[in-house]
Amino acid sequence: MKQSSFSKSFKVGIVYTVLMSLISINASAAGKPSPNDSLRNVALEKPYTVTQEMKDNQLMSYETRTEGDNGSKYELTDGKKGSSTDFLDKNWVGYSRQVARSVTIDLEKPTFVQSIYSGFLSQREAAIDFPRYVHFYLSDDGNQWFDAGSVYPRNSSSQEASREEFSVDDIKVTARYVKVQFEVGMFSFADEITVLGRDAGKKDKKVGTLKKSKAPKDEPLPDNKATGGVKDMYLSFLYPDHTGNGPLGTWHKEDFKHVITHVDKNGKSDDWMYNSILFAMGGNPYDDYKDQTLWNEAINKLFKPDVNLDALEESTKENKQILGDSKHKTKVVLGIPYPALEATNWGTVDGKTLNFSIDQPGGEKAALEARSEAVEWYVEQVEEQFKQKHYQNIELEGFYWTHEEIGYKTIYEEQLVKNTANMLHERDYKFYWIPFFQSNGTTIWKELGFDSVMMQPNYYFQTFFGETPPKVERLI
Ligand SMILES: [Ca+2]
Repeated sequence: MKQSSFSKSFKVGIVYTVLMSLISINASAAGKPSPNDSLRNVALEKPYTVTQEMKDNQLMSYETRTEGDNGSKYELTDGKKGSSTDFLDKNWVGYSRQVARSVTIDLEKPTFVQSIYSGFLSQREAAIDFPRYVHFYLSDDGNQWFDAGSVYPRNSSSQEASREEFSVDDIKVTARYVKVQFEVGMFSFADEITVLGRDAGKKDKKVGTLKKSKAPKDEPLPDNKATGGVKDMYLSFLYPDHTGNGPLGTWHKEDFKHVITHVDKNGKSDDWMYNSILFAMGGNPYDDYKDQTLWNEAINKLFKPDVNLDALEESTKENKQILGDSKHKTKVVLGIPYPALEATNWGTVDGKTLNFSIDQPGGEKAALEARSEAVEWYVEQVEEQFKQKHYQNIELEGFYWTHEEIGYKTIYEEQLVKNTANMLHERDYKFYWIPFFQSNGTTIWKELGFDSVMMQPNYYFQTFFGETPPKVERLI
């Protein structure tokens, strides 16, 4: 009897289970999912870490001013969004330079992920713009990452402040960790990362079904062809005479002897040294080059008899004889004065007065055109004068972009650099740039049209390396 009773209750149990399953299936089929099946923000109030692509301790101080200032421990997952017109809203978290940030959220267990949203601010008057890229990654262990998609926001499209969300949808795999990696130019401001998902189900695809993410590769060093043969470039700063630093910024034949050749202890040149000279426009890039008269002053100084270019020609000629190398030529790169936006009446080209200001009837586009025309005018002037000099021992290899960062005052600053690159390449010149460490635009130097870019060594003087910088073995 006991056995029969057990058997009976067992059978009833099975029937009950099957019945409940059927009810459950029917409920789902009728569109009444259980609460755990509905999509919700599974990242809400979840912890996360933030890492820098190229950490700089000095720049980190900007971030401590905004991180956690709205009272939330985890501001990017607290469900609160920032104002679309005001970066001072405490729901924004500001990130300064250091190439990019990776925000890694721990969902605390494998979770079905449908889509990921990330909110950003553009407020260019405060040097804040949308990131140039947002990459989304997923992982089960926080080590092996899989690619969930990328968004490339249109950077620099408007001066108007706005908030936008960049997202990927239809991911549909389970993962425990979510990583959002975004570019930081001068400043990127983020407010919230939302992960739409639900509890993991047995039939859900695992994160491993996505493509593995690939580590970015460093660009190889440019070869001789890419640099136009410029191998060792020396910066000779020309200071305009009106600044009072004119004599300091004037180069004589004897000066170049110690630059283009190695000089032994008896004062005799015994080998070549720098093979290229960059004549950079020294002084204040705005005030000292604010109009065409001052650009003409710079051109006249370059071609002034017996000094600067003339002196380099003569020094190269002399040392070719001394070193018995008749084929050598010193390469020349010339700095382009910066066309600052403050010039409302810069000067005249082809009878047209050029206005660089964005506050003119034609707005930013008219400013871009005027600035591009002035740059082309300058290149034409120096090209023509260089030809007229009939130099035999130096050759004009290319031009140098003076501003060390892509600024935010106009949305067409990048376009100005691209226009300049195109104009120079049509004339068979190379285009060089020496931005400062962490400057905006450095990571897209190729897209901007530069042929060869050198990084300023200011990272050495910062806290980039931590408390004790490595010993300098060699300066040049
Ligand atoms: Ca938030």
